[in-house]
Amino acid sequence: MPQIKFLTLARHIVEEERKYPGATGELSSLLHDLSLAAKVISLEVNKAGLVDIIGFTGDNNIHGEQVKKLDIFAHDMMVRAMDHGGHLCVMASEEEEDVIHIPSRFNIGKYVLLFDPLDGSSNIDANVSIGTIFSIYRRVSPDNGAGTMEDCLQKGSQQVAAGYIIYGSSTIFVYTAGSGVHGFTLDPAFGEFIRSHQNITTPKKSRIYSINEGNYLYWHPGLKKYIKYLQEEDEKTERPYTGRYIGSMVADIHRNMLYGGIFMYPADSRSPNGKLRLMYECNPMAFIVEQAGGRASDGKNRILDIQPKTLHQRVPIFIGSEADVKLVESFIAKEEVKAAK
Ligand code: AFP
Repeated sequence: MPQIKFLTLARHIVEEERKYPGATGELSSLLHDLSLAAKVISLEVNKAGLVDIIGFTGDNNIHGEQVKKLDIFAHDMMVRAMDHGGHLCVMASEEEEDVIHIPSRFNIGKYVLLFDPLDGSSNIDANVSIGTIFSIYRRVSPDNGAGTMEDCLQKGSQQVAAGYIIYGSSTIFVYTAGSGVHGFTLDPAFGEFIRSHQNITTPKKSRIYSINEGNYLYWHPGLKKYIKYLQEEDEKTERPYTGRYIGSMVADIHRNMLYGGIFMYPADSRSPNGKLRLMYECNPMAFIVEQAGGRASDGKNRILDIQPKTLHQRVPIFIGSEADVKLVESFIAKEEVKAAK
């Protein structure tokens, strides 16, 4: 009988932890708790299409429980799965204006968690892939009490771990703790994440670009020229590129990371800081993509070097295959030099 060789996420986390003799196991516990939240959210996302059919649309479901919007459900699930572990001092979520305090008996943990519970949620009704994104830091406030805003507002380069869970044709948990990017697919039969993507690396150059071209009119002139350049024919540089835009960042970046590609959500004349959020969208994705050998910038500066000022600040982002991100940066720089003359 052929030997089936599979590695669960739980075992992988423990094996990674063993590489660091001083590790206390706290980060491993956090990742375990996150994978549990991911399983519950995945289950709920998979039921989304049934909402209208089996009558879960009212305020109460058949159990008499209140039905929540899926993104609020995902937020609540993350909080419930994470706030009693004793490994966190504070959390922050896209769904809450302020930081989320951990109950006082459990807030002495040395880690900080930021997350977007359900990114791309406007796509849910169309059965398009959506995702949960998370980012973990070490606390910087004194370790004898509640965590603070200062713990949350650290540069992305200080992240200890980051990951995303994509709810698509299957549910995949992708994470990095600073030594490569690892992907695990949820086996619905076992209810376990099984390693499916070992040490993901992204191609240095690609042939795919992802951007909302409906905003063309409002773009920086350098970006307009770059996109036109990608659409020209040139065999040597493998142009024209292919356009792929789902409108769900996790799904767009996941695809690009595997096949090679550049994802852009730029600033434009209507949104001077772009749309996406630095702390729980851009920083974690930038950490993951860099770990996979890619690059992430705001058009000029490395995303991970940006000093955050507020929890929900937005930032333009160009992320993906290294050569492609460098090229768009050079188009933008060239136009800025011209404009300054
Ligand atoms: P929603 O969570 O509101 O669906 O937004 C998704 C998102 O934050 C990100 O996942 C997409 O890449 C981006 O917005 C799409 O924005 P546009 O609709 O402006 O292209």
